[in-house]
Amino acid sequence: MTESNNKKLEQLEEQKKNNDNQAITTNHGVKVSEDENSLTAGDRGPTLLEDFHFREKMMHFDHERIPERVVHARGFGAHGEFKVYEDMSEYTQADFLTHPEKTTPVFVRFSTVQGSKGSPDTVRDIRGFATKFYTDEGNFDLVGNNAPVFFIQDAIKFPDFVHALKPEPHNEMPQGGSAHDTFWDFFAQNPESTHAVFWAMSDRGIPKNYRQMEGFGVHTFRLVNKEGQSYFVKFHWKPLHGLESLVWDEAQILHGKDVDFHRKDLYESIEKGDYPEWELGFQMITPDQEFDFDFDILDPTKIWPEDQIPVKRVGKMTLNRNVDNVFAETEQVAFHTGHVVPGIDFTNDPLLQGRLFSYTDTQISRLGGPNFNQIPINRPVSGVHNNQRDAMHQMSIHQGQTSYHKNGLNNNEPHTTPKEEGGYEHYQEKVEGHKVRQRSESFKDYYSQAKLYKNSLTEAEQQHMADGFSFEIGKCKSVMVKQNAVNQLNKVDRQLAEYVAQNVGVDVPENNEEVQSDASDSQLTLEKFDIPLLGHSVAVLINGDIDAKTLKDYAEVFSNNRLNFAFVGQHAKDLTEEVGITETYSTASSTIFDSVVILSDGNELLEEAIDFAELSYKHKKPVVVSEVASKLLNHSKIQLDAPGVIVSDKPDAIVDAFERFRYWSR
Ligand code: HDE
Repeated sequence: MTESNNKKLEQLEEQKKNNDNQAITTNHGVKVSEDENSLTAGDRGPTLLEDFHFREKMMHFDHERIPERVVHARGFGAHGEFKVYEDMSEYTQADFLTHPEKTTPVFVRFSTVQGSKGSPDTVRDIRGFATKFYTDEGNFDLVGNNAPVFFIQDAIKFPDFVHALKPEPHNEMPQGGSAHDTFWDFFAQNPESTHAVFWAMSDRGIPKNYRQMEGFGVHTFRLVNKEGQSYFVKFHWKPLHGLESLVWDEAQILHGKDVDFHRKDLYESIEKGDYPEWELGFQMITPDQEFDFDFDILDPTKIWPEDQIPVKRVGKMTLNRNVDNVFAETEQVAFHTGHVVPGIDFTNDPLLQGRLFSYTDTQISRLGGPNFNQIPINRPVSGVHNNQRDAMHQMSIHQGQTSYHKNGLNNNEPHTTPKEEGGYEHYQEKVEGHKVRQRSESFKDYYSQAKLYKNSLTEAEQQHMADGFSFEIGKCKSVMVKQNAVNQLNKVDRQLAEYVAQNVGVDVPENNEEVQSDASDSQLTLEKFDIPLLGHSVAVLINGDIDAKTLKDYAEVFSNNRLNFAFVGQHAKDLTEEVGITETYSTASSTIFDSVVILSDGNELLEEAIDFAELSYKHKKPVVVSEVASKLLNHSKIQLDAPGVIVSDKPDAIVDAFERFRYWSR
């Protein structure tokens, strides 16, 4: 990892436990003489209750699992650091955003939403992107997603939405996906979900990995500077390794070939030193611009088009260290939208307001009480002092007689801190109104931005989205649900509704009800992002005897370009001796790699190699074929003159082949 004064890692270091050269003890410190056999009355007799070591070991094991997160159960995280590019004190007083010389430790957890802890990584779903900044003024959590909008507008609907999305209660199916009746019934009956569903059905719903995802804070937050001036802000994470997605067929194959595909990618990139990076971006408007738009800025189902309100890139985050223990760190980390620091504040977005309750509440059952802030991964680096006491799993030994404010016995310590000296003070927004249970009229356009999103995509991306809808709605059993879902699509886009109606076997709605929207925000397409070669992968398919020198030449080119690679042969043994290869046609899968190179000694190509390469070709990936191998591909589906297929014996042909990462026109 990079050199930095990382206070959080130093803090975690103190908690680490290493068992090397240690005697096994009980949890109460008594050395254990025997750990293979329990204490019995005679060789073959009953086990004795007095075997305290056995009882303790078993009791602890019996309680090893904790409740998984009610949503976002499946996830993976890493440590890193954040640095702001320049002093942002014009907009915010937050210490970590105003000191470019400071490095702020961070912990990020990525996740899927629907599936349980053991579900596959590559399901179609929105991804969570939660960041904890351990700032010198306390923890700031940016608990975002990889889509900029959410499925509902008011937090009171969250349990309903999640019940519809999660596996159906009568049979607990499906695991990890939204292709089922209750989800599409929710979509049809709750039109506020339309825009977010369009994002989920697009390529954004099947990201290629965590490194190449965007992140969004979704809600409108506030920045507040020292003078008390406030700006509305939307937070963004822009990936510096580009934005890429899987192909749906590939994602489905990966469910079986490698359920851990995304976590493995993140873990291995960090181990290798290819550290994932993102820039933090702000879209900002002043309070007097609040009503300047044709959407309500408090509505979390709306984006702020980047062509109207550009994203200012303010700093960089680098993930550079894997965790030591997934349970202790990734599983026990507790994010909360309410963890803010001076200079960052909330708005009246009704979804955000509800989240402010939910995130600490849920930890009470998940982490077993209100002291979860004392778990090492959750501890701020800035210290904790207050009069909160006791409760389950209290780790601190508080000294002294008093635990109340105000007190005279202890000089009224601990003391409060005025705003000028860093005490958090809420922004003094003027609020008035009647107590009502009703949705603001300004939240009621559900379709324009869904249309905007569709229009902004390239033709290939629009086709993927149409096929995504067809697959998911097609999986529903209820004809009523399918018809209602297509009727909703008809309100956004007539052509899409017609296409999906035909695919899923329901009627095309009689009238064209599509919303008119000529706006376009071309930032939304995946192709807008620069994508470096770094971190992409190549499978070199070996057919017959290829000399070690040739393979070493390929390896050198790949390493120089920071590409990951594997030589894939029939038997690992044949290759490992020469160039250190471990993959065989039975262990590797085309879906795990971004490209293939086909090498041959002139004898017939292996059937497994042809299958492997054809799947890569089908998934529109770059293909390089050696001159000899090209003569042997006559009967395969690979067309040598197709875009992205290069016939060459030069190892660096792969760099040209990666001119595009997918050849959609193939
Ligand atoms: Fe969450 N969400 N959420 N959510 N959410 C949780 O907190 C909730 C929402 C998000 O890696 C839970 O610790 C409500 C939007 C992420 O640990 C829970 C509402 C966005 C994660 C919860 C929302 C998110 C969560 C479950 C509507 C994107 C995983 C376990 C008002 C901006 C964080 C937990 C991690 C997790 C509640 C909506 C993102 C139950 C009530 C919008 C990334 O507290």
